[in-house]
Amino acid sequence: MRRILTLIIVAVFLIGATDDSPIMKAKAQLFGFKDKNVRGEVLFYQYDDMRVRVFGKITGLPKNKTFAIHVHQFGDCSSPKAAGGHFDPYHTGRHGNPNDPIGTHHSGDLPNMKSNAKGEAILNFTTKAFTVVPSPYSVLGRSVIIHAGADDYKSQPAGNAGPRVACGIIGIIK
Ligand SMILES: [Cu+2]
Repeated sequence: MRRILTLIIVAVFLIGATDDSPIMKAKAQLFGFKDKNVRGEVLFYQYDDMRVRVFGKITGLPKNKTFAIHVHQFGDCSSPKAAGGHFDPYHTGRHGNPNDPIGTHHSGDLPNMKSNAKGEAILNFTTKAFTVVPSPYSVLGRSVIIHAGADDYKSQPAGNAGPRVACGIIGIIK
């Protein structure tokens, strides 16, 4: 009887382990530097196969426009410059397209967002370019920055994306 019970417990544990629930979550709450109408949140959900889902919503943006969004090196939003350059844990020294192979460009290079007619932009993608769980590649304690223009995915060092308009520090959430 005890052996059967143990088997059931092990089976339940294994099923639980394959469950697609995040093993760690983080969030950046974004605020505009000058234009206080720009606000939003970006969530980072880490799964046990190392996938990170990045999703969120930014509001108060100029309407029907494309914006660059990046993970920057430092978790400091006290001024646009304080966040430093793009998060580059592979030390590539190269800005690129988020679809380029991991380790060939900044891990903080994220896909552009588009605002709608209400000035709202949604982001939702999955990447293995960085982690949430503590590692040299973890985004914890870094920042998310939104720029005034689109990222061309090639100009150095930051895709010619224009001024930094909003910032949020990435921290652990429940
Ligand atoms: Cu940037």
